[in-house]
Amino acid sequence: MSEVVRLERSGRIGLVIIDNPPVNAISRPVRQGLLECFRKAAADRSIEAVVLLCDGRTFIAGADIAEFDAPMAQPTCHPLFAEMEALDKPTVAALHGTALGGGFETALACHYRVANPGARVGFPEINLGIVPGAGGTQRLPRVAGVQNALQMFLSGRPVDAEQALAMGLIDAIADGDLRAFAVAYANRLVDEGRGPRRACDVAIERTPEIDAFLQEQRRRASRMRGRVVPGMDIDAVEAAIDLPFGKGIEREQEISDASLETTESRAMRRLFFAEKATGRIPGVDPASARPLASGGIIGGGTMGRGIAMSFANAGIPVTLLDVDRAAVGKSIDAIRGEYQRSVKKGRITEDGLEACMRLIKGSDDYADLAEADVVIEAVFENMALKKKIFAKLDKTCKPGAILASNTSTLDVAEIASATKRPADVVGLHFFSPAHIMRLLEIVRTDATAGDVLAASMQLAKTLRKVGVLSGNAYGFIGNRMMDPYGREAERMLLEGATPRQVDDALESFGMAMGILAVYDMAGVDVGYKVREERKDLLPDDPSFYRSSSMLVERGWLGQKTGVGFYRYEAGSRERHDNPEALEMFAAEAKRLGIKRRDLTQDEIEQRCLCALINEGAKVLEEGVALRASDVDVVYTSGYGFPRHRGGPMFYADTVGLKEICARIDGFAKTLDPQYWQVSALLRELAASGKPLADCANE
Ligand code: 3H9
Repeated sequence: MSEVVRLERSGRIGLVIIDNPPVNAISRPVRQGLLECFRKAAADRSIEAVVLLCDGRTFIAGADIAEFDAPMAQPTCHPLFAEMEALDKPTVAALHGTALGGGFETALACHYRVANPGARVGFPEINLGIVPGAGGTQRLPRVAGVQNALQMFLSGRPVDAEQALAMGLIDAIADGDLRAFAVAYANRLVDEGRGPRRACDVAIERTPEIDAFLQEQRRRASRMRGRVVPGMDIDAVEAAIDLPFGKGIEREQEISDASLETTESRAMRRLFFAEKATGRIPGVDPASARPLASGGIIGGGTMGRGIAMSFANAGIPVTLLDVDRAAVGKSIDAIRGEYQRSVKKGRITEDGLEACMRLIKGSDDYADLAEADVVIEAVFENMALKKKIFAKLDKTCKPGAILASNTSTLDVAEIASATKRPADVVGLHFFSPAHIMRLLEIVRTDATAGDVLAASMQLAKTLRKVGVLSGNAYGFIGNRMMDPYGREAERMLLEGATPRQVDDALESFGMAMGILAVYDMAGVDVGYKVREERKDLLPDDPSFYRSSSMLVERGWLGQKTGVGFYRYEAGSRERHDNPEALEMFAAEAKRLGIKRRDLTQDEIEQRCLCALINEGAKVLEEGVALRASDVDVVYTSGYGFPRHRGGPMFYADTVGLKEICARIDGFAKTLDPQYWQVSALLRELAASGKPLADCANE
């Protein structure tokens, strides 16, 4: 008898119930249990219909992702689902929580589906670089139509119960208790003599509309450079149209198995677990986390407002403090405006807007922060100002409150030294716009208490972000690595590349945005000011970030001034070339004696990427990051590094560490050698043949 699947009775209805916490993943014991219970239900003549449901917080959330590295153990999904579907009594899947991937594929093997109002169904496999492999690509187009099905596979976005009903994915939404509703539904099927309704029996007709749709999807997939799985999804759906069901299932198996072998899939599956692993800090017990039920933010600028919205979006009351009433009023108005834009875009409702606004209180009085569980300072990067604020917080905040700084460059230990409670001080580095970006760097000093780190990790989760621990070193993980990457990009402008060539090369690689376009968007002066503030750390090199400096000197700060590395029309973010900037860079190159030449896309990509990888290895070597996978999470969740390439550390392994070392050694010969010293860790791993992606300081 299976321990994770059981058969119960409710009159003439058989209830097959899965209990496989935490998310009822359809692992081998579940498949085995399903097979046994469905066989028992088939053999029991007193059972006239079957309801399939799950205990716990969700219906099956998918196949067990941890099982994908080996061939699926018996019983595999295809024959199991074929047997379930063939049952000669009607079967009803009762869905709650998230029926995803293999979970919804299980439901599709049932003849009918009902769901709780809060249930969500979908196919997130694309985010793991997998083509659904449990019959989904063959059954879903038959149930929901080719267009709906392919859109679900390619977007990976789940739909809610209402949408699922409208698309024909489910037959009814339960009112009241799901189990009772599903049993009543099954009884009705029996009473009305409605027997099995099998997806496999539906034939799909190829129409000109379907052909045009598929063509358009193929065109789009071909534009996703470096990705292969979207095209494979389309292949699988075409099989559903062109082949009889059984043959289609065979084809799906081939395609899904092949998808698992792709680098894209290995990269994305590793990131899934990497994001879960960031929360594990040696010596820190997650259960020790100090409770955080209320927050305070100091500074109502872009950052502070975004952080306040993150809190409100997560249902946490927050006080936003600024220097005076006028400044506070301006910030609160700006937040309302931002929410109103979300309402217009249909992302939230008016009620949702008001609910969030009720959670955000403005104040110009530190006394209003006295009871907050966590206070985050988000003023501009000035050590003296930050220390003044922390001294005030030390006097005002209740004992045990977490005092956090959103600094991106300053020494958190020095900030903490302004208080008598450095154990309560931590860096919480949000990324702009803070209510959207997923990354939260959690910066520990030597003094930061374990329960503060545990609470910070928990806060990241509550705010639906991914928290990554960083040591208290300049630039932490992300910006530290960004420094040499940007340096190379800017240097190449002096050597003869245009901003467009640089950004195109990086975007072709898969970066969400080229670095120069990023500078224009964030403000070219942002990095410039940081460099001015930390002049003591800069190399002796007149070409170092010279292009940015020249733009700032001319007041060309990027999108906000309409001109930077590119030119922008008023109200538009479209990049136009800036010929004057190109002339300026050429003249400066002449002045500095830098030889101008044509740079290839390959060279641009390799110089930026090698600089990033080498610095990432140094970050690991110095213990600033706990694990290589943390570095990859930082880059994929905060810096637009393509997930299908797995992050810079994983990507380095796919190129080969010997090759990366050879490229860096090559650059040391032809470029400024002070920048191109291979990290000792990288050199050592290249020699030993061990992967960089597995490195950890645990
Ligand atoms: C698939 O189905 C392919 C098929 O076509 C078949 C091919 C043959 N496997 O996120 P949480 C763990 S692909 C293994 O913190 P939440 C997770 O690691 C799959 N483990 O909870 C964590 O463990 P720990 C398609 C899984 O409430 C714990 O469960 N499905 C899986 O915030 C709790 O997770 C997906 O991609 C899994 N499938 O969110 C769904 N799922 O506590 C992926 C979760 O040790 N999962 N775990 O760190 C999710 O999106 C969310 O976990 C979910 C719950 C929404 C379900």
